Amino acid sequence: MSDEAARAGGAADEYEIVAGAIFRDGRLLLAQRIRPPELAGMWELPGGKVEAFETPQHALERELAEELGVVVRCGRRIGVDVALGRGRVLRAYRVDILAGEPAALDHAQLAWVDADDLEKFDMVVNDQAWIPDLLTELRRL
Ligand code: DCM
Repeated sequence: MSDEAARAGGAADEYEIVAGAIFRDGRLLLAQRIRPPELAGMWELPGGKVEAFETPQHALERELAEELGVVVRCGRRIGVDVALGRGRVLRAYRVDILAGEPAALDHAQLAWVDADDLEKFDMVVNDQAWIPDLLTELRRL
């Protein structure tokens, strides 16, 4: 196991990047990236790296506090595992907001999108694998 995988508590040679799917009133929260230059302007589910000694759930709760200024509770997985290469895996979790209103503290802007609009947004390639599951959830709401 690599040091990085060991610190993230993952399986051999695997560490996790977590992203949050926040649904409200039939819409999903998307965030527009400001960096790196090749991803700036594209939309994602907000999140980030699981740091040393963190569970994925705690990492996502910390990341969304930092990026959106909200207190959240991490829920069930949604969508497939996305292998990013070099031992990195990206996973999405449903998230409930416990307190606060999301603000773009680390993104260009936020958008609440419904099922009709989701595919009009230029999603980062890594997150595109989740679109079918996100649409299913949006259409169920
Ligand atoms: N990332 C991604 N999709 C997300 C969140 C993150 O592909 N929804 C990737 C982009 C970076 C890495 O994870 O390569 C770390 O994210 P950040 O730069 O937001 O900390």
